[in-house]
Amino acid sequence: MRTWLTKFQRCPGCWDYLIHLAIKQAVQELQIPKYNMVYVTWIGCNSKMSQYLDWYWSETLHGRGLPFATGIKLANPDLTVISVAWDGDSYGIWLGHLLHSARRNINLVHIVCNNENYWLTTWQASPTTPVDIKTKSTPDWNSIKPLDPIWLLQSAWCEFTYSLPDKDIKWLKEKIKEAIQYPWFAHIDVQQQCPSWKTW
Ligand SMILES: Cc1ncc(C[n+]2csc(CCOP(=O)(O)OP(=O)(O)O)c2C)c(N)n1
Ligand code: SF4
Ligand SMILES: [Mg+2]
Repeated sequence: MRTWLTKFQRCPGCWDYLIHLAIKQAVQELQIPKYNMVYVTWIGCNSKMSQYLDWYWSETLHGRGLPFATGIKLANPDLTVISVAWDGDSYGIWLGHLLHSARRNINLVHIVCNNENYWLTTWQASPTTPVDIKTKSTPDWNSIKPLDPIWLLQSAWCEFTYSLPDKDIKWLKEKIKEAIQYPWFAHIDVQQQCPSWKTW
């Protein structure tokens, strides 16, 4: 356990490994065999999390995780496919993939780690950055109203869409278990604390 936590690449003090732990425990508690699991990550600060488990996994391109996950599910519907993305790629640059995947309602679990900024490109405003916040791309203040992820998914007819804080790992784990058992497209937005960059 200690080795696993040490290996996990993240900023010092970040709680993101708990998101990964919640996913891992949810799968273990549902007793899904490893060979039935596929972990697809997009590109964000912790996209390497897919490499830390002995399931099938793929660290895909920025914003391209859902087409990849959809292909896996269509080719082998018996697999449990968990896609993990970030706010910049899922709600911003590649929003179209998210909305149309929700409309198609394929049986996938899609988790978005939402730190309300583009961190990997060093702290620009993202689609979920609140107004009045200073970032590198909004040096005075952000005047653009943020997207509401739940409203967004509901507008694409998604009936399983929740936003949860990363602090409560038990709640997150239970919601991920529900999402895995849900037979259609399931979306969970995780409100990341992001102690390095989220000053609001
Ligand atoms: C196709 C493509 N476009 C742009 C980039 C550059 N890029 C890398 S990460 C990133 C955004 C990161 O923000 P977010 O998705 O919120 O993840 P975070 O770093 O905040 O965890 C961008 C624009 C890229 N790698 N690939
Ligand atoms: S950028 Fe924020 S969410 Fe990402 S690893 Fe660092 S503290 Fe954690
Ligand atoms: Mg982000």
